Amino acid sequence: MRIGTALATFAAIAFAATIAGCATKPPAAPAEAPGALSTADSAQANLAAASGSLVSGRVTLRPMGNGVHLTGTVGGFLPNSTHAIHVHEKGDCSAADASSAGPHFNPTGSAHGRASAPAHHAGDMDNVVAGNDGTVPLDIHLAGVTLGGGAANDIADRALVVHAGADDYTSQPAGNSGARVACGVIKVVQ
Ligand SMILES: [Cu+2]
Ligand SMILES: [Zn+2]
Repeated sequence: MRIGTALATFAAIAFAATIAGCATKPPAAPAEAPGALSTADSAQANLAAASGSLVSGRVTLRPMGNGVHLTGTVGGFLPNSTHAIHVHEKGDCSAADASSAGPHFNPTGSAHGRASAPAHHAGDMDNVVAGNDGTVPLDIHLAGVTLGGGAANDIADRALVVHAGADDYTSQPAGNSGARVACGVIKVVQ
C-alpha cells in the first residue's frame, strides 16, 4: 500500500514536471516569426537593367508567415541560365553597376550562405533558373525578414539585386555570383 502510494506520487510529480516543461518552453523561436511585425501589406520592386544587361522585371512582395513572399517575373536572361538573387542593404540602384546597393542585407552580422543553412545573410535566397524563353517566374519565400515597420530585419527601402552568375552559397561575402545585372528598390505600395 505504501509502495503503491509512493509510485502514484512519483507518477504525479513526473506528470507535473512534464506539464511544467511544456509550459516554460519558449514559443518556437520568436526570431523565426517576425511576420507579425510587418506593417506593410505589399511592396513592389521594379528591377531595371544594370551592368549593361538586358535583364528587367517586376516583383511583388507581401508579408507571409515567418517572412516575406516574393512573386513576379524577371526576364532578359540567356535561356536556362542560373542566377543569384539577394536583398542588398541599400535601396539605391543609381550606380550603373548597382554597386550603390551595397552588400547583402545582413542585420545579424552572419556569414554568407544558403538560405536553408544555419549561417546566412537575411537577404540570401536560392538561385533562380531561367526557362527556355529566358524568363524566371519568381515564387520565393524569404524567411526571417519583415516588410515595413522599421525593425532591424525590415527589407522595405532596400534593394533586390539579380546577378550574372549563380551563387555558390559558400564564397564570402557574396557567393561569387558575378556582376549585378538588375536592381530594384523595394517600395511599400500599401
Ligand atoms: Cu546580390
Ligand atoms: Zn549573402
